[in-house]
Order: sequence, then C-alpha cells, then structure tokens
Amino acid sequence: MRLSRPDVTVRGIKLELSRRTYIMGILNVTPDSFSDGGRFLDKEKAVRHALDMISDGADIVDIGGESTRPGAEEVSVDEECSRVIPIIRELSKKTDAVLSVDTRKPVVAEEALKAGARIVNDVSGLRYDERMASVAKRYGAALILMHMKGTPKNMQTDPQYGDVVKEVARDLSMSVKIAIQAGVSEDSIIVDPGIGFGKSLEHNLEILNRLEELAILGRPICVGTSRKSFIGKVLNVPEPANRLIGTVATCVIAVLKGASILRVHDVKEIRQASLMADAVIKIKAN
Ligand code: HH2
Repeated sequence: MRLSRPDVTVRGIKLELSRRTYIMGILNVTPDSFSDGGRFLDKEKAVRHALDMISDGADIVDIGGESTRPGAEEVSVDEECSRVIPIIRELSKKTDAVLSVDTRKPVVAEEALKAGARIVNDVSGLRYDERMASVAKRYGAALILMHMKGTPKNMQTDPQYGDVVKEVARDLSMSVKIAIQAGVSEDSIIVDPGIGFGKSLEHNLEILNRLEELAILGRPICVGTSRKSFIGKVLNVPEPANRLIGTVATCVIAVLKGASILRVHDVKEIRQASLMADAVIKIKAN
C-alpha cells in the first residue's frame, strides 16, 4: 500500500505525487556547495547540466545560488539573483520541466518566479523571512517548507531535541500554518524534515526511520539525503561524490516511508531506485 501522497498544484500544473515519486535534480550555482560547489558557476555549464538531469529523468530542477552547508556565509540578494536568474530564464525557454528556486529570500524568489520558476524551496521554512509566503501566494507557486534548527552558520553546533521527529513535525506544522494564514493554498505546500540541518547523525537516522510520522501534516514530503555527511559517517566515505550507494539506500527507505519527492544529485540512479520502490509499493510507475 502506498502511504497517502497528496498531489500538488504548481502555477496551474499538477504534480501527480499520488501516482509516483518525483525526482528533483540539484543545480547549485555556487562556489562553495558541499558536493558540487564551483562546478556550475558558468551559465552554459549550468544549463547543460540541468538539461542532462532532465533527460536522465528529473521532474523538477532545483536551482540554488547560496550554499546552506554548515558554517556557510550568507550571500547578498544581488549576488544570489545574478547567479540563478539568468539560468532560470534560459531553462524556462528550453524545457517544460518544473523549475524550483532554492532560496530563503523573498526578492530572489520573486525574480525567479518572474523568470519562470514554479516552486519556491525555502530551507528556513519561512523563519528567515515570512514575506516569502505572500510571494508564493501572489504567483500561485508551490512552496517547500523545510525544517532547520538554527541557521546554516550555527546549526551543527551540538543540536539538541527531546523527540526529534515530534519537534520537526511541530515546527513544520507551524510553518504550514503561517503559509496558509498568508493565503498560500494548502494544496501548494510541501514539507521537508531538513536532513542535516541542525541534526546529529542519530537525529538524521531517526527521522528517516520514523518518516511516516510526518504524514500527520497531511502534505507531501520532500527528502534530501543526497551525498550528505551522515551517509559519509555511517559508511566512512569522506568524499561526497562517493556516497551514491548510501544515497540510494536512504532514498529507497524514504519512499517506503512516505516521501513523494527526492532531492538528489545523481538523477539517473535515484530515478531507477525510486521506480523500483514505487513498483514494490504497487503504484503504476510511468
Ligand atoms: N538540502 C540542501 C539544500 N536545499 N532543500 C530541501 N528542500 N531539502 C534539503 O534537504 C536541502 C535543500 C543542502 O544540500 P546541497 O544543495 O547539495 O548543498 P549546499 O547547501 O552546500 O549548496
């Protein structure tokens, strides 16, 4: 049985998450992302990589211009816009795939939506700037609300929880409430537990182990485990690019426990893994 996975409406398009797991390919246009920093600062290279991910099976491309790795410095609005907007504009001419902007800043989100993005992926879950919700509402965009404890600068300094899953669910339900109060339609909201954002190794493993408890929020769940350091710690693999097998394992676990969207670097491999997981939970994959 497939756990309930609500569909999502994004600027007039329906993401049929009830039918199969969607793959969100990661495009970091940053000098300092933990895995692919510096690789796609060149516009041509970035656009080509996005198109390659789409032909490998990405349903969504998530474009980010600010690294949120632990300890990362903030980037100005102008700098972030200059990294991501030309790429979103170019991609929206070249593909029908859904484009998402990974940002905490309403100005960057608005420019991205004007350039053709359909999803705003806010890793702060509206805690950085609540005005993000009204931007998403104005453009009818989908909104990914991710859980983060603290800020990228301090989040990995000894994070503490009572019951990590209950606290993540409580905080995300608050973010959802704020979005709805700002007028965002409930069926445009996606939640994400924020693997690696203010969480220890044990917290990340416990969230994956109990992911199905987030179904209480009634919204589709996006999960981003791709190449993250908790995989490196369990497998003793220091180099992020060598964490594919651990990433596949965690993505399959996430699908079996209710995830609807997987945010990943290795699209082709994770697409195959998620199609297998989808087949096992008896949905018609396409
Ligand atoms: N993880 C990262 C960034 N954005 N968004 C969502 N919704 N969920 C995640 O788990 C998530 C995210 C961090 O990974 P990455 O973009 O690869 O690295 P960096 O922050 O260093 O650019």
